[in-house]
Amino acid sequence: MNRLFRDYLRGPARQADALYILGDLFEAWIGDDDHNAFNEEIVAELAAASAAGLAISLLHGNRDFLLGADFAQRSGCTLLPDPYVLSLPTWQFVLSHGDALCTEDGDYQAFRAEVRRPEWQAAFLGRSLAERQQIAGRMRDVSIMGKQQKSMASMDLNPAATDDFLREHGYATFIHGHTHQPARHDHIVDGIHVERWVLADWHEDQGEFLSWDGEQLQRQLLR
Ligand code: LP5
Ligand code: MN
Repeated sequence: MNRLFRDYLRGPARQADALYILGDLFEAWIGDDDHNAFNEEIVAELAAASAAGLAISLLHGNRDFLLGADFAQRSGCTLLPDPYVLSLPTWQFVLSHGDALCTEDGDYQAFRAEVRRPEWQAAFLGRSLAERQQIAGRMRDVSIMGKQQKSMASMDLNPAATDDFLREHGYATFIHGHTHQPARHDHIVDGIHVERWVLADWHEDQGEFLSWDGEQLQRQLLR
């Protein structure tokens, strides 16, 4: 597993009361019955951090939307709905993976609607692990090739859909990932200033998380 993430779970994360992972923790999750060594190590590290008192919650991403109850039970993580409103004593946040607001990426939204159907998921999970691995691998290739044809703007959050989303969630500070474009955006919605924080991807030599100390959000870099 990613060394930085393992060290983070064993160290800095345990200073926190709670950890929220906003999806795409895994490159491709094909079902809770895929007990390969890589997955097992991550489940064990999550379980150890949970057992040490860290409350870990997880939202689904587009790569790991099949994370289910068995994974949650074994890792000690809580699966949350997307979006999730996080009300803390001094501030309100709304958390999401972010993909649902990429409404201009029509092909992706059609794909998403299909694979989020319980019937599709039951049929997929009914296939052998080998078949699922093959399908997921093909879909990763389709995705990587397809993205070369799509503009950056079409793969980003749609501005009008985002404003509606911020309005619907009471102008809470919005945190999401998915777009691979870490930033802090300032939105003015109905005359109200709303912050939108976009999380960074994790790499072999660099990871990043946001921390909240009751007063401010801060990017924390791990190397
Ligand atoms: O993840 P990222 O950043 O590369 O791209 C996403 C969108 N892509 C996806 C697909 C995932 O990367 C791959 C799924 C991982 C495995 C999940 C479990 C197994 C499920 C198997 C499903 C068949 O989400 C990409 C967005 C991009 O974000 C935006 O930033 O554009 O969207 C797509 O690539 C979707 C295509 O546009 C739609 C293609 C539909 C054609 C389907 C052919 C299926 C062939 C495979 C056999 C069933
Ligand atoms: Mn994603």
